[in-house]
Amino acid sequence: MLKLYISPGACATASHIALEEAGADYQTQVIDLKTGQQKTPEYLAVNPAGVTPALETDHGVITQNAAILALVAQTHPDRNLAPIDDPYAFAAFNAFNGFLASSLHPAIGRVLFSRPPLEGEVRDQAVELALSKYQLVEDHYLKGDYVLGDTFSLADGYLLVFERWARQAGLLDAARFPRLNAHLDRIQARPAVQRVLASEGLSAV
Ligand SMILES: N[C@@H](CCC(=O)N[C@@H](CS)C(=O)NCC(=O)O)C(=O)O
Repeated sequence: MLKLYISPGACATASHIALEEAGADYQTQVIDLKTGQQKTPEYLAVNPAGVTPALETDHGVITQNAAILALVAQTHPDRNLAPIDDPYAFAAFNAFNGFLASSLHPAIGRVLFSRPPLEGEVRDQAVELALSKYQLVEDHYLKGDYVLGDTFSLADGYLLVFERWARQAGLLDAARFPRLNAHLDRIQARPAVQRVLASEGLSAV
């Protein structure tokens, strides 16, 4: 059986949503980031990078949300979770997920999780940089009701994580980001997403 290491509300929720949307046979194990469980020898033996998510499979451990989403979509082709049969559309799916992993996540993560917390002008600059990444999604990358246009894909569950963080921090301004706000509401309403949130002890934001 697949085993996904998660930290409730963290980016691993994207991979959790993927497995739930796929109807996969899986279990989860919570890694408590606040107490540093991700740096224990037990977890470092699973993922030497000491971060979640990590997915244990019969073929070894897969890390990185973007890779896990692509794997889940490809191993559950009947669920239509990504355009796996169209190399160019699948590249667009992977490009968006790569943008989240390499650009948006680090930018908003710096604002929210820097220790000690950022203050003053440094924080203002970090917030503006992060919001410029959300603006790219609002203006260019969100192609319709869903990231890829008319059809849900696992990229939507990944984007939801960062929309939730921004809304919880009061940064997802309704006037500046109307499409992201509508997208978050749309994805949070999905039954599989509601099951994941409930199982992580979270509510819709
Ligand atoms: N790009 C990676 C990011 C993984 C990551 O940074 N995870 C965070 C939670 S959102 C984490 O485990 N942080 C713990 C730490 O840095 O100690 C992915 O998508 O899997």
